[in-house]
Amino acid sequence: MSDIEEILVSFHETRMLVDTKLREYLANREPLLAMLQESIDYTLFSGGKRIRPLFCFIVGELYDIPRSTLLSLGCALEMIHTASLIMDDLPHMDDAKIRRGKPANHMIYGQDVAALASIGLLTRAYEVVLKDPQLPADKKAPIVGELARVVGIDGMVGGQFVDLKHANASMDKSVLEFIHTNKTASLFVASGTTAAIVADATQEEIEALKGYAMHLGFAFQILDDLLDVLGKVEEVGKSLQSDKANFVTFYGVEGSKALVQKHTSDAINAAGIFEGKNQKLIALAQMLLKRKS
Ligand code: GRG
Repeated sequence: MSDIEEILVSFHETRMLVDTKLREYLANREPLLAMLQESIDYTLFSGGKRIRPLFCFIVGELYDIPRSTLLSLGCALEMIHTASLIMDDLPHMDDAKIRRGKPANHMIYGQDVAALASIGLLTRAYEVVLKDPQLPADKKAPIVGELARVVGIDGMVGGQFVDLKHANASMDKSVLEFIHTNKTASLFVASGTTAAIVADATQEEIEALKGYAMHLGFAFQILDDLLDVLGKVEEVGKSLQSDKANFVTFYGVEGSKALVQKHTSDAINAAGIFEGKNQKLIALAQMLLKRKS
């Protein structure tokens, strides 16, 4: 099997494993909460690629850590990601009406329920990691601390704030980089570094994983911006944002395509420290280059 074929199998297996466990983690037996549950399930199971858990598992494999040990963490990453998508789409945030080819969560369930679904997912993410008997007890606080950091003011919340408040008038390249380092790349980084915490990775390895994930996150975001400009709503599956300054505004279409290539090569170079066992890291970076949604 080629490296790309192998990663596609890993992708499929990750989706099945994570989806089954997410259903277990989010199962609700209280009839009064039925609509909240529906709202959570609506976005959690609407075709997300599960890239963050996949990256987390691939890092685990570098250290022979089985997926079962990292499963609560993989699910937590996906819960955080889904929570952020629901919140990001709300009218007072990015005001997006379509997500993954379907009406955004609040378009179906209302803003009040969508906001609660988002917070419910976010808090359940920390809960499942803290309660997981498969994770070593001494690793739980550092993992949850890192997850909380990347979600919070020094991460996604900060990135989102700057995106909302500085995206137009005072936007320049450094502001754009700040936004995407924090809004998008930080959760990629945490997907690798939290798995590395479980694996007792060396500081040098953690730095290499951070570099890999940061470049991957940037390649991913620039591609997102290119899709906003060049993609079709039906293909991309979300509201396209052609009105906001983004990488394409600053670097043009060809410049942005070149930047995606550069960040992908830089990610692959950063993975060089794991030579001999980094095929999946390389294949993941190459595969993300080809995505259409
Ligand atoms: C964590 C609740 C919470 C809030 C933090 C709202 C917010 C503050 C941050 C927004 C972060 C955000 C939505 C960033 C965009 C990241 C991005 C490129 C998403 C698309 O990721 P894919 O392609 O999505 O992996 P799928 O659909 O495959 O899951």
